[in-house]
Amino acid sequence: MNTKRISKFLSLVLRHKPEALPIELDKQGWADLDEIIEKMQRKGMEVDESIIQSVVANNDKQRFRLDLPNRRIRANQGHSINIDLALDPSVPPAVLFHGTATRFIDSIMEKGLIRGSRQHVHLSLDIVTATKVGSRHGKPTILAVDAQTMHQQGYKFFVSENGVWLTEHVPVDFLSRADRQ
Ligand code: HQG
Repeated sequence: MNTKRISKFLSLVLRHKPEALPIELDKQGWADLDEIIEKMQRKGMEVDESIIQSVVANNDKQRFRLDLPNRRIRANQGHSINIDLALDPSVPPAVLFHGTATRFIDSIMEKGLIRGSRQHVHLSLDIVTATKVGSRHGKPTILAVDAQTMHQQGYKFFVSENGVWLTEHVPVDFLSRADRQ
């Protein structure tokens, strides 16, 4: 089983569908490492601890966190299931970016950025990353988020362990098109 498939399966189980294994996640989204390995093996997947370690270490977006002293693993962000990452609010940079597809713009300019099935709206530090995120959905376009004003007005921001900025909702007032004058 190649590492990409293992990573995709871990994303599925740790972010969206633990019942696919099945495995229990705790309130902060942690799964027991030995149990997840054993159950993946039982499904015929060729994994062991060192393979999981290398998948986590080499993952392009650092999607997972392995806590070896406590023998547990979780996804750093991107959940659709209801878990509490227990992140402390952080002061965001003045501007953050959101990459989306052009076909979503009308709706976004009406409702703001909504989290949809995920637990948060995901924001990027730079336009290059945001463009990659947007390209997953179609022709990419970039929105700038006035994070500084939002923060001053009491909106909470969180940064996941892999550097993705998270917030609950971005109202239209704080959005502008970053790729247009
Ligand atoms: C859009 C990936 C219509 C939103 C990435 C996005 C990220 C609206 C889509 C992470 C809307 C949701 C998350 C509105 C937002 N009307 N559409 N009012 N508000 N949208 O995949 O941000 O590879 O749930 O713009 O790198 O694309 O999975 O969110 O296009 O970090 O690790 O609704 O997923 O990481 O799509 O991506 P998603 P996202 P991973």
